[in-house]
Amino acid sequence: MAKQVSAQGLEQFQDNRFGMFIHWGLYSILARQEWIMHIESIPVPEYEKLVPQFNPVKFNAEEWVSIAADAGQKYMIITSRHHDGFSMYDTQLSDYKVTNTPFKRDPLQELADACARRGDVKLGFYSSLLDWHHPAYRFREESGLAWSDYIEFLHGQVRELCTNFGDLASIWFDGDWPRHQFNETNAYFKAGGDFEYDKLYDMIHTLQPDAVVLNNHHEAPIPGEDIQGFEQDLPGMNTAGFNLSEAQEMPLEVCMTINDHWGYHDTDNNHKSTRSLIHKLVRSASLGANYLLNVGPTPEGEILPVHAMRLRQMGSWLKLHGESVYGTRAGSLSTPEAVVSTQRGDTHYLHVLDDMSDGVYIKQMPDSITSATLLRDNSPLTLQPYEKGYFIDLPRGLRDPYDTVISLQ
Ligand code: FHN
Repeated sequence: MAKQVSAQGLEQFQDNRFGMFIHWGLYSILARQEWIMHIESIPVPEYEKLVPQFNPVKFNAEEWVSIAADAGQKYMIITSRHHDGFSMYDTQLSDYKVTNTPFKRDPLQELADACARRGDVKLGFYSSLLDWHHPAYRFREESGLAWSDYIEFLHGQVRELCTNFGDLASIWFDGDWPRHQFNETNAYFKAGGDFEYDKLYDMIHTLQPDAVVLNNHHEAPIPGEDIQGFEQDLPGMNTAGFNLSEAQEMPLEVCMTINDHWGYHDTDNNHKSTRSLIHKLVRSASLGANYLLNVGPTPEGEILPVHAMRLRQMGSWLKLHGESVYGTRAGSLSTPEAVVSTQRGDTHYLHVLDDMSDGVYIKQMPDSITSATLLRDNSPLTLQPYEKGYFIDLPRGLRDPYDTVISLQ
């Protein structure tokens, strides 16, 4: 039987509910998102010219981790190597890496140290399965290399990630989706064999027993994958065209951008409002999913101030309402469209996301529930039998501008 994350690791993952996703790499310099190498068909030697330009003098690991902690995010997943093939840490398996730039430092090591110092945010790594730079991935014919050379590199890098950075939250794979979406003959995407997931996942679960494995292949998870991921949509929805599979009965994670791109894009000002970000977080939680919210730092190494501000606003809301998010599981109450629920044991939380009516009508209430309070300050709310269910009065003055949370005990 395939190894899995420990029961404790899986519980912890679900309890965390909110994480920071970070897309940062050479592509950030061009400021036109992380796919720029492919979109503009930039040849490898041209793209490599970015290496001597990478010098993020404003990068401060403590600052990034403190933004995540202030936001109430319990883990951060950063790109160790995206599709462009550039390693953002001091890998021993390639010279195409961040420590060979003018920056010289290893930002992933600095983040691992900052996380360890604080202890309230855990680090995890994104790893691209496909690689537009590695000769054994994209240029096997020209280089005479074999697919097995690429597998050795990929597995070797994952071993490094699992050995050199302390206890990890997650290893997050990406890039095995193109088999469905792209022409099999396109060398940008074409894998030369399988990724030997059995061995890969087994190694992760052995070296990092509490870290969850996610593979963002947009299909139902296979053995060894501990959680199911959804991209840019809530489980069960597919407005972005990625989510081809149904939500499984297992822990879930939704990843979304804070604006319209993953990697830094200098003309993308479509920053989501704090309100809509909180709504995505609680809607995810109500469906049993964590919310992994992405930021794309600048080439200088800064999380955009507008993003830091919104994250911190989410954190301020969570300070008063975190009980209804952290450690909860999917809601089981049948609610009106503008209301979702989460639950911990016998306590249910109603998240009122819109102020359309005077209160909330719940069709069916478990018998165990006898009282309702406003979570923010414990003020009592009236819970009146109405038709076949219950009506909870919610005066305008008590509403929260983002999400009014009612605790039902
Ligand atoms: O192609 C990537 C994309 O650049 C980004 O990393 C997202 C994050 O979920 N995943 C891929 C597409 O599925």
